[in-house]
Amino acid sequence: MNIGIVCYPTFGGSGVLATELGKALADMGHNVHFITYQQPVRLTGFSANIFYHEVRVPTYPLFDFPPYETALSSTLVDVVKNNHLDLLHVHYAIPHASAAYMAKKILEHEGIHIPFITTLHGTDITLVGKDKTYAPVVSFSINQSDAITAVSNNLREETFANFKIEKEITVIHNFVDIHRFNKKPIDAFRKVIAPEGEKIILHASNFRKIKRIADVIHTYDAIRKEIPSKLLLVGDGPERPMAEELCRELGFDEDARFVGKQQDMEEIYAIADLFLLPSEYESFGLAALEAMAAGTPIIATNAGGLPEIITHGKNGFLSEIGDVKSMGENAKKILSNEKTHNSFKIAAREQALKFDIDNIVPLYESLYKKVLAEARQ
Ligand code: GMT
Repeated sequence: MNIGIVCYPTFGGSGVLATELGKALADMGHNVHFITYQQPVRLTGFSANIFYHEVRVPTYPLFDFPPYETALSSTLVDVVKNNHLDLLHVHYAIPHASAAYMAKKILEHEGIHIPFITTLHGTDITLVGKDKTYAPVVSFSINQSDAITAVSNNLREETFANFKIEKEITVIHNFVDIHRFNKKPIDAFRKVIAPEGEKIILHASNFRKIKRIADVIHTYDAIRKEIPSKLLLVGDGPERPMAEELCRELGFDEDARFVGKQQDMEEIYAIADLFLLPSEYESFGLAALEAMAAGTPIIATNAGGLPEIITHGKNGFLSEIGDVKSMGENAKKILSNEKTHNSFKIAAREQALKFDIDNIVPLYESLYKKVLAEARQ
């Protein structure tokens, strides 16, 4: 198949998932065309059947807001025609679903029929999408999609609760390449972060409000008082200055290392002893799944789709949103006993196996075949 993938090219979960999906589909022999405004961060190396088309948005003095969606629709029309694409798969509804709808309608006028699939990732529904500034367009373009997928049962339910959706939403969970994330820790790297063999507590995110970074810091504060440990923070975003300040206020800025955005996450997960994800909401929590694939137990909130991957008391613990006391206690339960820690690590990896790339990507491939068969009828 000739598949067009539209996504955000950044470190966010939706872009990461879309890129990993495209790479896996290319490995299966499909031609995959990424269409976005920048080379996706996880799209490294060369593959004969992966193509990248950049959306250019020319500026003009009149434009206070350059019209990205218009440029994207026009690029989609061009790429579909010139590369004989069979279907478009757009990740994150805003503005990708409406841009795909517009491209589909333009192409229809030229006698070209291109179905599009929309994958909902989370905040496109639960936060940004339901805002009335966007809601009518989001709702309409989701309904116009030839197929809709959501990354968890929770997100499917949220979508039905927040929008009048007239079609079925297929749940296809996030996935991970279990082999790639099962790395041996690099000793020298571990020593840089934890020179005295301290435990390494990891958090990785885009440092937005929804991630509740202050809860990461307070949970670590509770852990460090009893367990020699270091805090490793990966990623960047608006909450980072607040987080750095809080570490200074609590007097442990020397023990907290902010390393910014990182490419080789598998090396980082490999040295972590525990992963903290105290988010207000996660449709799924791809970072937690990648950490689990590396055998890292999770301390998270009982929010959104997180209970669909984390089994309380087995491969991690779930607490109520904002309950840092419980998160600290649970972390200490895991870390204070080597035997307990090991059993949680093994269970984390076993759980991640269920979401292995080899189990999930064929579900997308089958959906593509179904959509194409329906489009030909
Ligand atoms: O919140 C993020 O980390 C970024 C966000 C995105 O849209 O790029 O991630 C969302 O999509 C991921 C992949 O499907 C999910 O695993 C994340 O849970 C989801 N984030 C939220 O729902 C807040």
